[in-house]
Amino acid sequence: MDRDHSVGSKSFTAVAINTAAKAGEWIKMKQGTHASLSQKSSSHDLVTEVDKGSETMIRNLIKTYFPDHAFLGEEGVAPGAEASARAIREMQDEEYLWIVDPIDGTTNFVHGFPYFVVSIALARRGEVIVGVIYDPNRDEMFVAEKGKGAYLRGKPIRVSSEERLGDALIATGFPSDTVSTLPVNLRGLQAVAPIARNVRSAGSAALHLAYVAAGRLSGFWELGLNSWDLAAGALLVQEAGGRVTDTRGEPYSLSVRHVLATNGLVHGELLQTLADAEATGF
Ligand code: 2AM
Ligand code: CA
Repeated sequence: MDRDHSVGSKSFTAVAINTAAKAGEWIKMKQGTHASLSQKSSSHDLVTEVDKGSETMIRNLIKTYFPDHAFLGEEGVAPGAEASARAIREMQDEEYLWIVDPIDGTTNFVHGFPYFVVSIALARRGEVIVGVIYDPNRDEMFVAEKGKGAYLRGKPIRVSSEERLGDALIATGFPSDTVSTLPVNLRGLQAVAPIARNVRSAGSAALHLAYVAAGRLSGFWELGLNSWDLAAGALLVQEAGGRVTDTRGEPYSLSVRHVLATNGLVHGELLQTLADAEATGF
């Protein structure tokens, strides 16, 4: 057995969990008190000082334990798809890269809608090996380690067993780019909603992925996401027995932006439905 790797990966996960818990408690405490709110690319794309504070806290904690590791956080990257895509392209070959969303669901956070999470992933040379998503409102810590499964409250979690879209609860997210991406997503919604049992949109991609992993949703698709929205959740879904691809069916990688994650069983039907509706975003 690779002793270094097993010792190392255990402490990686412990650091990810402790860091997500601390940041999560802090952002929960700050809810409703944020003084400054600014728009990034549009009024649909918000950031608060709490996003920045959470990221600084996470970065400092991780750097304390692993000073040599690289760090990619949402708030360290200029707004817009171009800059986000470039950032992950430039960093994905790092030996160890932490990929962090300090608040996923910022719009919910701003409005007091209690669905926002901290998402922390560790990638080794481009492959996600640890993924942690913490929901401070429900005190739920979703944890996955490559090859070792996905867990919630110390118990293994598993994707759901629906085999048909007609029996499936599907989630999506409405893109902040209302000019080019939202209309494509709405075509997908128009196609999926009448076929699926129903559709949800809770406003946090990472939480949707954690819920696919836990079997609370059968599947989730969204267009125009960034590496930090997806990295931890993609590993959770895979380790819980599900499937993660882009909306064309290509395997998940850190550069995927249009994502489809399901229990595996409804994957093909959902891929086909999005393709037929010309709603893949490609
Ligand atoms: P955020 O809260 O970290 O910004 C909701 O549909 C999902 O889209 C959330 O996970 C949200 O992440 C993400 N999101 C919001 N604005 C975005 C943008 N401009 N580009 C990409 N993803 C965005
Ligand atoms: Ca964020």
